[in-house]
Amino acid sequence: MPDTVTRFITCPLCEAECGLEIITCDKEIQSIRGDRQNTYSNGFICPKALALKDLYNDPDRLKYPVKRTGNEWRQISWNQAFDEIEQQIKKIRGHHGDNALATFMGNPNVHYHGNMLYIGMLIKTLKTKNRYSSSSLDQLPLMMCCYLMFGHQLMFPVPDIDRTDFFLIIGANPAVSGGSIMTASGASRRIKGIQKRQGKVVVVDPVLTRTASLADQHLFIRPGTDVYFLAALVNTVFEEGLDRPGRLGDFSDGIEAFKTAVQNFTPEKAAGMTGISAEDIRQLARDFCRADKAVCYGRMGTSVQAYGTLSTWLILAFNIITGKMDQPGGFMFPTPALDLVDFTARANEKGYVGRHHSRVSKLPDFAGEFPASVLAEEILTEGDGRVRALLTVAGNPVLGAPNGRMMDRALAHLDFMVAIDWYIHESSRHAHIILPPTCILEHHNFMTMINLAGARNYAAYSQPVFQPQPGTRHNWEILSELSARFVSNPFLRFALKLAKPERLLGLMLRFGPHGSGLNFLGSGLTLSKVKRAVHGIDLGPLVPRLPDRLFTKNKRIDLAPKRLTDELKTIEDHLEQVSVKTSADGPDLLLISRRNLMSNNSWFHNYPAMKNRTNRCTLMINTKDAENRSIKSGDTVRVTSNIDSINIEAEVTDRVMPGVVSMPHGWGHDRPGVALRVAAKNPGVSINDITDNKRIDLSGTAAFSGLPVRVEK
Ligand SMILES: Nc1nc2c(c(=O)[nH]1)N[C@H]1C(S)=C(S)[C@@H](COP(=O)(O)OP(=O)(O)OC[C@H]3O[C@@H](n4cnc5c(=O)[nH]c(N)nc54)[C@H](O)[C@@H]3O)O[C@H]1N2
Ligand SMILES: Nc1nc2c(c(=O)[nH]1)N[C@H]1C(S)=C(S)[C@@H](COP(=O)(O)OP(=O)(O)OC[C@H]3O[C@@H](n4cnc5c(=O)[nH]c(N)nc54)[C@H](O)[C@@H]3O)O[C@H]1N2
Ligand code: SF4
Ligand SMILES: [Mo]
Repeated sequence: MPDTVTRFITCPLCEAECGLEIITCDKEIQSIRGDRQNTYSNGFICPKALALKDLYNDPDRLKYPVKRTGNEWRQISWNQAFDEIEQQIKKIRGHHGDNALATFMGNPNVHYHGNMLYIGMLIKTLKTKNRYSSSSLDQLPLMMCCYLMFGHQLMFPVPDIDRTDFFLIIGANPAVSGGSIMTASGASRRIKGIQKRQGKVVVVDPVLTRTASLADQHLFIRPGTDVYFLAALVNTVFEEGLDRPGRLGDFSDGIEAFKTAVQNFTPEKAAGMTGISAEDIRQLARDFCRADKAVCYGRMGTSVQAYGTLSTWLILAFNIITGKMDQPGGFMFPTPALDLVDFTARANEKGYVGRHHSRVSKLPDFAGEFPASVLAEEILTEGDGRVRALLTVAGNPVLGAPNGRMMDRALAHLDFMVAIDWYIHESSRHAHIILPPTCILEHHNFMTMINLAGARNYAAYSQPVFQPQPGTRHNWEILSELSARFVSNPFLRFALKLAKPERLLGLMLRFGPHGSGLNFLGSGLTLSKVKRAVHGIDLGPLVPRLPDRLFTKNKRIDLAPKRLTDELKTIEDHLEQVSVKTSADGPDLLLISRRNLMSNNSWFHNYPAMKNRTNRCTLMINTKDAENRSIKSGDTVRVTSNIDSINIEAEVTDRVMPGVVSMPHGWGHDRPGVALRVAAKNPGVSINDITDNKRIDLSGTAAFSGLPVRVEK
């Protein structure tokens, strides 16, 4: 008799964290569907979840450690792998100091509680100052603003999407991305829900995206100019006396300084920069203020650009001065079951700026991490303190970081590299040893993102769908063993052996905001309760948390951190200089990135289920710009930046605004030595082969968006 089993898990592929129903028969996946009984996702899934089957069955996915000699890879035992890693790293550190080893933590780490709980420990034991992660390719501006304004880098406000009547979305595409720093599975359905309640959705984006097509109003904005647009929105609020911070006014400092900072940013001046008319800016400010429940939210588009931190700050401050922060239907702070904000605050890890500076470019760190944009130069620039060894965990910086060709050269230049990853890909092909963890379907998981950024408070736990294959190791086991190899204190080493993610998780839930703490008879949340609730546990809508939740010393919000008002001052005179550039104005177009429903950063092109007509690596270019260059859809065009050139297929469309071109990131799988057989057949090109590692914002985040490029047939 075949053994058919139905399991319910949370999809960990993106931040939406949808409930899945997976039916298996023996070792085969029969079906993957949305879990209709899941209170959070109500049966919603996207096509990416189907790729879990391809991931599980992928013959290219590594299961045991491999070692490279020249271009040859061979399987080795776990013991040999850990021994060699220990020896090599100790040798390099012995000769060149602890900082000769760098670490790069990639995006998927945030999706697994095992990684979240063990990475901090590993980093502490490795004692290197050379730490890097995908944060500085992504949400670091928000972390910096949350730290400067609320006193904690992880105190992310989340749009209360299910109760708002006015959703202003700037530079985010939740209908495709699933929503980011806003865990709200089925974002399109929730957006339509706003309209059903007679609410309004406005999208500000250089592209008529899937989200923009759903909106009541879409405004094209010239990439990289959000700071002027947002400052003009705030300027209007003050000019027209619409500022009503309400309750938040009682514990916010710097309102006057903030008002002064934006006083020259008039809508008329911003119109020239952004391409959005002064009247549209004013009307939008009025509509937003008039709405009872409104929220203004920005993501990648407002983050990874030259003024990412300023734009992010203005978004937060705009919500505060209009009384939309910490209110139902506005921008709210979760009360998470696993309260990483509180736990890290207790460990005094709330954030800091500039305790150390990078060796070559002298850039400040944030919370102990340097910008990923400087990793390559730290490896390639000779001298004392050069990075000679690298450990990557779930990351592919050759495709994800700016100036990928330089990163590629840098990784090839390392004395020693270890990758914890499933694949021999563009970055890990330079590793000397790769340690692959078990597959997603083989391990337990407690969804972590909802806990930081849930649009509702919610908890869920996933049991493995399949037993791990013999002799394989989970992410946390690899991280724990590596830590143990570098801990000198025998007591700590013993403690590491005892620590299990389930134990830590159980404690964190018990002592979290929904647990009963020391009252062992209490009815609060426990790990066993979460485990029993296979469809998840709803912990209610978001509730006001301020001022209690503030981590600033004086328990007040800083609306006008000096670092930010100073930078805003430096760009004031731009307003007089530039007027909106259209295709007719010059040879340069501005390059931005896009995501596709069938993609997941750099690692989904090896899954046959993700092949689709729409999931292609093309350069979207506006009809006018294409005509000016005699370019037709399907032509191969050359795109040249100040860094390098790539060739790519053109896709002529009026969905991008004139003067702008867009391409996806995460492609470019044709580098020699990459062992991704399906991806190799349709490799695409990497946008980051031409992005500029010197373009960073105030926080050190890569300014991917708005890169000037020349496009020729
Ligand atoms: N299918 C899919 N889902 C994903 C991912 C994926 O690769 N594929 N990746 C996941 C990850 S790691 C993340 S961080 C999230 C990101 O989640 P989102 O931020 O929602 O997704 P993006 O598609 O990057 O949206 C950014 C939008 O900003 C616009 N934009 C670009 N430059 C500018 C600008 O200067 N100003 C303004 N206003 N807009 C601009 C782009 O046109 C784009 O529509 O998605 C996650 N979900
Ligand atoms: N131009 C441009 N560049 C961008 C972006 C953009 O919009 N435009 N987006 C940026 C953003 S938002 C991000 S987050 C980064 C993403 O860039 P990275 O952080 O480098 O992450 P991914 O590309 O998602 O690669 C993740 C790797 O982790 C592996 N992996 C998956 N799950 C696991 C696991 O459980 N354990 C281990 N050990 N490995 C695992 C996968 O095989 C894959 O190789 O790219 C950034 N780069
Ligand atoms: S939206 Fe994200 S979490 Fe939901 S099914 Fe798709 S990939 Fe998984
Ligand atoms: Mo990301």
